[in-house]
Amino acid sequence: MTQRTEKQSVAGGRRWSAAVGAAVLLFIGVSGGLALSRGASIDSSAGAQQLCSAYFGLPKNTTVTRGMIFVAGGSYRMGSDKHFPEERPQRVVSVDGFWIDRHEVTNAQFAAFVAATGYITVAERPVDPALYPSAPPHLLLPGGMVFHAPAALGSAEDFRQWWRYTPGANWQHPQGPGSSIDDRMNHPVVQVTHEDAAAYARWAGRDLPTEAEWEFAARGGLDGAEYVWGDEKTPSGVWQANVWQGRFPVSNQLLDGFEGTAPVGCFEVNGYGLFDMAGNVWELTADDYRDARGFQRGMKVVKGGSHLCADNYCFRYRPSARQPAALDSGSSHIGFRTVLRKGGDHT
Ligand SMILES: [Ca+2]
Ligand SMILES: [Ca+2]
Repeated sequence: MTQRTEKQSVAGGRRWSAAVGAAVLLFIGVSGGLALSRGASIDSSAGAQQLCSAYFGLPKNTTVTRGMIFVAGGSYRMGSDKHFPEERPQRVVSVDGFWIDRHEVTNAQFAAFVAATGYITVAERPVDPALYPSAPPHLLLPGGMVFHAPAALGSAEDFRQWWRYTPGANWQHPQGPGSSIDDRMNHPVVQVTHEDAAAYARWAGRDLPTEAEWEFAARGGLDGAEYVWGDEKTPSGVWQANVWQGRFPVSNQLLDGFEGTAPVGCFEVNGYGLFDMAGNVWELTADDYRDARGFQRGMKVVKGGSHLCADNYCFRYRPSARQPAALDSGSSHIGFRTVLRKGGDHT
């Protein structure tokens, strides 16, 4: 298997984009997913039943832990010495118990938050030109990063062939003007920044997970395993997550059934009953990004990989994988889920 280390953050962001004179970012999903019929919902006490296409996107009950599962704390091996440098070193880490969302925060959930609060996301706000003195005009318009699959590939290293800063892209229009979430209320919300995710979490009486909590939850008790489901990439030949099959970014074989984001809950849960801890969308954490270079200002850790992670590019749909995400712009393959560390009924 050939791996290639990416040179940019998952969310390059407006600041970084301006610095290089062009909009950047890595991979992102075009669109897609299965048609869904609305109406179904889940109770927070529900087991590990499949959600997916019949799920409306909103946990059923109104308790503070709605839609969450309690994960007892413990120690585990965090990181990996076998893959990218930023995952090293593997070390033993302990976390206390916490509640965590069974699935990525959906458009339906984020819409409820916006309806209740009038919140305006970073991608929808005017941009202060003084913060980006070298930015070309289009980067000074509200928007976000959108993936476009190129018809042909020039330089394989030039990610600007498939990432565009798109004015008008935001959580309600994830691929830009003309796109909609009307038929995606059970898909994960995207085009949100850490600030947006943290605001949602506060409204819900919750927090964003730390990277250590997120990775512990993702491993589902399989300490040291390569994937959240074990050590075999495709058990019995079946893809276990919404990622990218084929040669990114020009050939998406869709062997998992989804081109872009999928409704939450279309794949098997992990050992803790959590959906999509690998793939679908990257998930924001509370942690500032650091790697061997040290603290990277303006970046937060994202985990889990996305529908754009292919084996030839990214290969980060593994629990130890991590990437930086910019604070000043979202993208169409980054979302989040929340945790609750106290105040819930842990029985
Ligand atoms: Ca896919
Ligand atoms: Ca995910």
